[in-house]
Amino acid sequence: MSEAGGGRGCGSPIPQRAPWSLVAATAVLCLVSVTSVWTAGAAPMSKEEKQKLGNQVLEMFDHAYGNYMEHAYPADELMPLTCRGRVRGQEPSRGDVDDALGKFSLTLIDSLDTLVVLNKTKEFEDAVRKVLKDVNLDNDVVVSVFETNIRVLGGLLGGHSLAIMLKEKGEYMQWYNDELLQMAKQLGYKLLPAFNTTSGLPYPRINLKFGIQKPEARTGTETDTCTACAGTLILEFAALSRFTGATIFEEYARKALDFLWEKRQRSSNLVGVTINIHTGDWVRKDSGVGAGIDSYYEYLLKAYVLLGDDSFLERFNTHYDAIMRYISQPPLLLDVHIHKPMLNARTWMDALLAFFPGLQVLKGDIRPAIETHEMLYQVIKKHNFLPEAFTTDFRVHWAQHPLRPEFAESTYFLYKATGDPYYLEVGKTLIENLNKYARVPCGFAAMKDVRTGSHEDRMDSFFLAEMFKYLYLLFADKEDIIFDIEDYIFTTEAHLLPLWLSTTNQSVYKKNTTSEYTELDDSNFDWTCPNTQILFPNDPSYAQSIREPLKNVVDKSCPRGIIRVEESFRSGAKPPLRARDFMATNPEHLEILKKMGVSLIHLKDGRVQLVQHAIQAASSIDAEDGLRFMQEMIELSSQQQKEQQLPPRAVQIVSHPFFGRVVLTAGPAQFGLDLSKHKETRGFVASSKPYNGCSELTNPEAVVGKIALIQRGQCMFAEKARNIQNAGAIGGIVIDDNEGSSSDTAPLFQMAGDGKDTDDIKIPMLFLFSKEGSIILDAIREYEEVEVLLSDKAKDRDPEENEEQPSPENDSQNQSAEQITSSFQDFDLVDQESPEESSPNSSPESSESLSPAEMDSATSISPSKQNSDPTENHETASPNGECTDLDNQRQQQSETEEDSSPNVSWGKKAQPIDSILADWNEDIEAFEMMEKDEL
Ligand code: DMJ
Repeated sequence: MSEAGGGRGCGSPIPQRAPWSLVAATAVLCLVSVTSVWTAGAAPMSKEEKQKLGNQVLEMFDHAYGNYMEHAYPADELMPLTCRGRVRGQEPSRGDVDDALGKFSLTLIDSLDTLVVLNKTKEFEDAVRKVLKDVNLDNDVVVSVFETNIRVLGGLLGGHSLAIMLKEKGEYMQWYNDELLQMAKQLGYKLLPAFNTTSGLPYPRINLKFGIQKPEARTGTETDTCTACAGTLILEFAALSRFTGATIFEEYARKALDFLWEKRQRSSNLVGVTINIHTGDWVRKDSGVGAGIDSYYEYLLKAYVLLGDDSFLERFNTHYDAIMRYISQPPLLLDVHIHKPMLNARTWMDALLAFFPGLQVLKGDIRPAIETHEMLYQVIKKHNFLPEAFTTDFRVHWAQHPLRPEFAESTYFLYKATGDPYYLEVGKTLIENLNKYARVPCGFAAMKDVRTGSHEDRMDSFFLAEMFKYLYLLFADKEDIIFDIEDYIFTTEAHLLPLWLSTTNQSVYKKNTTSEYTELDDSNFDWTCPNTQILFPNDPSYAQSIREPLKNVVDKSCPRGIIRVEESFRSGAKPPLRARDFMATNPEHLEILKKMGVSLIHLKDGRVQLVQHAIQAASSIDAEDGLRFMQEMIELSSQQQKEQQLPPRAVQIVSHPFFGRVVLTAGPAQFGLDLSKHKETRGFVASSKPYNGCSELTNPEAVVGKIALIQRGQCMFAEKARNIQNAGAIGGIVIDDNEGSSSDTAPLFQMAGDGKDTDDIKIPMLFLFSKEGSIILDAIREYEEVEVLLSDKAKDRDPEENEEQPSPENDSQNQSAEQITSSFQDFDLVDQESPEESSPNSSPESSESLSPAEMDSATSISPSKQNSDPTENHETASPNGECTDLDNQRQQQSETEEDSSPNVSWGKKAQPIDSILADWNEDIEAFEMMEKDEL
């Protein structure tokens, strides 16, 4: 590593408010200055092993990129299960996720600078030629301004930055004449109409051909955008301005940032997740460092590094201070309300926040970075990947994992800052898990459910832009990279922008320097580059000593609420109102609820949700009662869910050439062999005749001893099961007849019985949507003999290591415990479609009874009457911050702090009911907004 041992930059103090150019250079250099001092902790990794791992990353990249180029290009992305390109409009819409796809060969552009980092210069040269020849930026397609900026504009600029670097070196790219930059400029101008708002905040979407608001544009009516969407433009836009001399881009991006800064919540210095682009009102007032806000913070700090403008650092430091005060609860990072920052807004964290430790390294705050990273690593060790969301007691909340790179990013930066070989081992685990669980014959497939190991037909472009870059750089020595990486800054999509831009075309910066920031009290801010010599004073075991106390934080955490309630049950205490007696229509009950700090929220779909805020209870005793009541309600609810719900299952193709690498998400049946209790069923598949399986099979010889494929429709599921069982099948897979249906876009079902006794059905039955089913049917067409494994969780793909995966019992325990602890966040999930809604074309099936099943980690949708029967399962919400010991501490801390607040009357019974109600309404409003939350 360059500058090891605290050479130039971090070793030398930087004068207060150093000239920006020096700060820009040193802020980056400081990341690399301590790698030589590490001697203890994890055993050092040999050069050979590092090299081996680096080569493995190269091979994996070739597998991902090669398959994209062979089977998907010029489409935007590869669909690795069906081995074809994802073309927008030709696949069922996935909602907002598709807004990244602009028919501009997204993956190719996003991969450009990765090719150079991975020393694939020849391939880079070819890829640039392809971009120039094939890519059209003028498509009639509505795209996300944010995604297009970070992936496409950033990709073109990163490609340009390295193209000119290579050209200057004199061997490659000699023909290059700024063509990528010209494309970037063209794209920049296409994005500019999005900024045509009074606030200067951009519209979230734009039509590449028609811009905004024209009737043909089909966009421009949106009123809201996410903070990250509006606040993650400055690096690309400023680079574009500085590369081209066209100042307008930097001006617009600065204006949007200025507006967001103005709108920060002044008492907490936090920003919300969603803002109205016309009025500047916060639409969602919850605040964290993950989804919706993440890269806004990242860009403030990096804009300071790249542009050397102090105002960005001042803003970043102000926000950072607030984040560390309210959101950081080491090792957790928990969302709070901007107007009540001591109040947690959620009891779960999302996977996007995994970038934050990396940003903390750049800031120089290593301790919390190590802590959060360690916590995340333990979650990964438990589930192989970081689930999209997980609760404060580390259970899966949203089970997908689209191969996000944020954790690899933080691992890389922590390794650079600490030199601790532990982080190399972490990287090795990431590589192993990707190969073991996500690699499929045609690329790498996102995880549909980290618990079952099932896949989604999706390989996002950021996987190539970021994951391989960070993993490769983690194991690379300086001489493995053909340029000096320290001369560049990483954008949020890991595109590389040269630091020399800070001294080029600074006209915008000069024009926009304001004096506003002098009013801030910045006496506590660090104006110097964090000096890692001081961070790790002769103590090579520094990082290890921080991780040590956290080493079992994930395994040992236990829901605090449950412990407390169990204790109180032991002591015989009961809430004044028992959950089983509660009637939502009884005014007396509602009064008691209010006293206990429990609010009742009537959801749009007619269900009722309960949320408790201990600080809103009339007294601490009422708060305790409320807690017991909530716990009882949660238990009642989860008991019912347990009775009604079965987790998703997996169909794994184990024959050549899949060898267990393709795992399909399957719906379970409420009858037949329970795969969670019995060993998996393995067998070759055969189609039944008749294909609908509704009468005695005419081809029993074909299905005997095999797993029969049957089409959905015409008769009851149980009838199909009996017919194939009678023909000698050892299992059955029902394939949806609703063409194009997929578990990517529709909620899973569990197949219900026929209302009669189904004990005679002994074989396992699983349900696949049409898209997943056709993967098996295609495989039969191509390979004839196709063997599958029906199980509750994908089995180890490597025959050498046939160890049992974490036991199904544990997993189902996890499932129910998840339901207990994740209830607060149910708002985000209440809009799930009912089975009928999701399959409007399935009328022939009407006699079959499908029950909605909660297949993801989310909680179930219960019958929706607001009546008195608690067994009809009113959704409940756990009290804020009740889930871990760490949380417990935080809760106490929050209570103490609230104590001193004039508005809150913890234990003093002083808060007037009006103000409690007003608070409730505010919270309800905020929660209702959270309903719209999407990652
Ligand atoms: C990437 O596109 C960027 O890192 C972005 O900032 C948010 N996350 C995705 C990958 O997870």
